[in-house]
Amino acid sequence: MYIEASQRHRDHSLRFANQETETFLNDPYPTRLSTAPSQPFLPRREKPKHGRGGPLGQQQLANFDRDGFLFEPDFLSDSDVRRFQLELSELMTNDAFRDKEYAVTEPDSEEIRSLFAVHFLSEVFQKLAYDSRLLSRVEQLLGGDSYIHQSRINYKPGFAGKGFNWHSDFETWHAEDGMPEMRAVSASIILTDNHQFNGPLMLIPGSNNVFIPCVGETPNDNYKKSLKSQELGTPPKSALAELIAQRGIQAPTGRAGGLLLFDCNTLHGSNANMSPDPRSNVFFVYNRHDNLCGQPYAASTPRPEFLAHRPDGLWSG
Ligand code: 6CS
Ligand code: FE
Repeated sequence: MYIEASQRHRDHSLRFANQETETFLNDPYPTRLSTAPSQPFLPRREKPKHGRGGPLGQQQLANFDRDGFLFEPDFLSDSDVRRFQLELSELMTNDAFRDKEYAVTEPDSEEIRSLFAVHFLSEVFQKLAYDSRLLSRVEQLLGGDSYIHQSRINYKPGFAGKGFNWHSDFETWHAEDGMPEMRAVSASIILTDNHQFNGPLMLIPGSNNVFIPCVGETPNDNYKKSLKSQELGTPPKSALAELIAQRGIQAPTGRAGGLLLFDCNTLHGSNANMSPDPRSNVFFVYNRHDNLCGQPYAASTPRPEFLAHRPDGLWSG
């Protein structure tokens, strides 16, 4: 089946009617499809383009490209960690944020699950977000200037924190925020000790190099549900099983203060926290400046700004 590009432009609904064609004509990463795609995996088109200088060595860059993540234990000193932990609990108990849309609660309780836009809500975290140790690493990986697309704290309280289903962040940012290319990197700093019982982040090494189209069209205001429990934009189990058979699952654990850098397309998820200890991390997403978000690729309207900031460094809150 083949349709002319001009015809496709006239009729937006053909996006869904002709998904196979779409792959080649317009969107290299079609997702939120109405029916199962014929190819479960699409190749990643962007090749890594690292900056010349920077703190990361050749081996670290090569590992990042192969696995889709890099873990640096003890990135922060113990005294820094204590400072950030204090700020974290101040933010979590600040009643001014309680009923705001950017303070997301757990699906079945009033416990805070995620607090977004933390680099605007907190000077302490703003400083951390623009810390040269982070920026130099991220911009070396991205090979260009960046801005913060999203920031959040994931709190995961003891006994109450629920998990996150397997997903690629890029899948959501492409479909719902209009991010064109895989030119974003997330920096997650763990602020509590991470162990096997408090729901540490799990990643599928190598998944960064394939895009998995997901089935299910995006309803209006999908974020209200997806931030509590993501069901749409999660890959088919068969595709996950195939990737896990190849390279397994990894879960970097360790003392508070570790830094995890991961590519926007690396599949990740986590279990519920079954232990008494919280598992909290602060998370900044850096998008390359020339990869500006436009109209969503597979949603009717863009999401609110607290989920997808613009590069001007302003937020109306
Ligand atoms: O919506 C977002 O931007 C982020 N949150 C979820 C639950 N999945 C995609 C992405 O990590
Ligand atoms: Fe994620």
